[in-house]
Amino acid sequence: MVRTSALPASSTHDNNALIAVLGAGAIGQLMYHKLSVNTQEAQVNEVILIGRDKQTRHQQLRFIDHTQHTHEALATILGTDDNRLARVELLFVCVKAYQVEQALLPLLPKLSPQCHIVLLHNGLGPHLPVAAALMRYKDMGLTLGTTSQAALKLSPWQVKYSGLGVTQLGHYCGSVMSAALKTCLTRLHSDNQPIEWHQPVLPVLWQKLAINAVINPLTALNQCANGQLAATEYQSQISAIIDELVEVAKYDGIILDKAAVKARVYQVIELTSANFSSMYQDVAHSRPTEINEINGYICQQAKALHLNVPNNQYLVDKVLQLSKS
Ligand code: KPL
Repeated sequence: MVRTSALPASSTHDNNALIAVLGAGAIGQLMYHKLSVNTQEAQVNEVILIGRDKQTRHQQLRFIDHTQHTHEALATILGTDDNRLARVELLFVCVKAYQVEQALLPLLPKLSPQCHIVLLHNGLGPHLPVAAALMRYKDMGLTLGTTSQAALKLSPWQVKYSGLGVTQLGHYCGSVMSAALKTCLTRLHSDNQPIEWHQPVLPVLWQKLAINAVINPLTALNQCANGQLAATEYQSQISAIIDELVEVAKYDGIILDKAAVKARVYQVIELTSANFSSMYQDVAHSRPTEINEINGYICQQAKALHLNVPNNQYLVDKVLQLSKS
């Protein structure tokens, strides 16, 4: 058993920036554990979770890393009324896409005026209301990102690493992330998993949107693992989804190489062949899905551009029917 280097829950290192993670799902807990790891490059900052309750509490977390080592940490789950929110300088938002606005916007006035926000969720769309809200906080900034690192929630507070991957980040608006905060992020690649910085970041997020727009609804509707989408029966539907997405992205100012997008989608299908996508799991557990922020975002942008995207619209309608039933 290995203990992570997270400072004790009661620690008050006022000189050090607080790093916070909003959302304690599999990716949120993974980020918490990785940011808590001590590295030579990064100084120790206190890492906390932000909860939904007003009161602060402590929670024992367990993390099984890619070498099967178990790490334990006593995490502070900061309440929404705790004035230590004012010390949060870097906030990772790891809630589901449809929860971002509701979970994040009420916190903005409580955070450090220089806080830098990182959105890390599937799909696109929530960055727009967040960017609009940040206009009122001139020293805050917004970075958008996506990660292909994967984690599995074994129980509410126990997470197991289930896939090495890359974390891609890029500045979107407001103040740029300081060099000191960027150094904190070096911990995210403590296991030699790269962090890539992209400018502009939106092409990378559209590329990831293509992966989710194909894999998530098709696995949810056909009740299959990701790998089954490599079968020839899905080829024409997959091509049509990507064709529509590339067209909408183009009118939206993002030029994507259709062949490269398709190759990457099939590569992820293969790399994650045994996985059941997040949308498959959301449907299986009768939870809301991120369909509105995935294929729904393509449809929403298409509508504004007077383009037709029948294949993506079909998937939105079908998944919404499925999650209602
Ligand atoms: O991001 C994913 C998800 O399930 O949401 C993929 C890449 C499709 C892996 O399952």
